Amino acid sequence: MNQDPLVIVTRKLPDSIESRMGELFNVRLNPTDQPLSKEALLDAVKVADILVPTVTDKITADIIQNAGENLKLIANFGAGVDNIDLDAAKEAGIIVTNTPGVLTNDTADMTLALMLAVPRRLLEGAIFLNDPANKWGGWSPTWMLGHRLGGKSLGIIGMGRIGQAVASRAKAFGFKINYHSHRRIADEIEQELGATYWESLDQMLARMDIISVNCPSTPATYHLLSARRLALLKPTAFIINTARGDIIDENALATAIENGTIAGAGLDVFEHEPEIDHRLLHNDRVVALPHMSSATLESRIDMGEKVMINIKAFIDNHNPPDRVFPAANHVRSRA
Ligand code: 8YV
Repeated sequence: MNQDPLVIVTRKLPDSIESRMGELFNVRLNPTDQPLSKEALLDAVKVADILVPTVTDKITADIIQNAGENLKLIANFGAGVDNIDLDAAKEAGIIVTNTPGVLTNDTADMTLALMLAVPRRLLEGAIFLNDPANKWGGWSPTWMLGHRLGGKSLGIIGMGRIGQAVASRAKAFGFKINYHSHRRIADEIEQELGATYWESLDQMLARMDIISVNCPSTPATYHLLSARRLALLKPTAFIINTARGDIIDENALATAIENGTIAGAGLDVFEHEPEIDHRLLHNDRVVALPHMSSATLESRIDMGEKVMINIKAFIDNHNPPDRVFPAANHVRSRA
């Protein structure tokens, strides 16, 4: 590695993070915040020792294979690493790190915000009052009726950090907590959350009032909520997704909402961001947000801190704390 490794950051980060990075590293920032084109990304990986990408940078096998020999660390600014071809990185001997934990609570808060907003018609009410074309005639006993949350069954898909943070908040609202996850959580945590584990996702889907998607996007979870599975939901059920868009077949979801085979959705993420199926916009039964669940200043600063800790550890020849896959020598020693 170079004496003074070059760190290339693909997007504008909070000022305090950028200035600290400038003090610590030989860093190339992106003050314009324009997402890098594929060509610009290719140029960046040819000269960088360390790349700091975000969810908007697709670090494909092609990009990794065309990287310069110096590229040794991809320190992702984000918890999800579905933007990076991990197999290609592993193959090329490039370490990948992420920023887990620091955006858990903010993402869970926004998940709850959507769980409240959709059944309680929050956006519809706010839009009504703000539209100068409307004149509010005052309270009415049968107007703007939504659905009660307490006592309803919530089915969480993916009971990792964020899923558990959603469960503890939802418990306080009186939801019955259910979950499906590739790994069952410890008994004590299940008991604390009052959570029921469903081995069969299909069976859980058929019985829930609200589904919250909180698993990572991996090849195994691509279109996990397929047209077939969406058809298992009750027509009164709502879907909330603050994880990744491609876990749900977006076209099938929009069709289900259009046909009334499910009641509505709260969506912070989309399959082909920033494109969104037009049927999910301007629709009273959908609250759509522009991928902002973790968008707090605090979380962005904490994410930046994690990125810097990972880079610093790597440069100082320590094991970066947030490695996505284990060190090669670790794998070898277990064999
Ligand atoms: C981030 C996220 O804002 O960290 C994640 O996985 O989904 C987001 O909330 C984004 O990914 C940053 O790259």
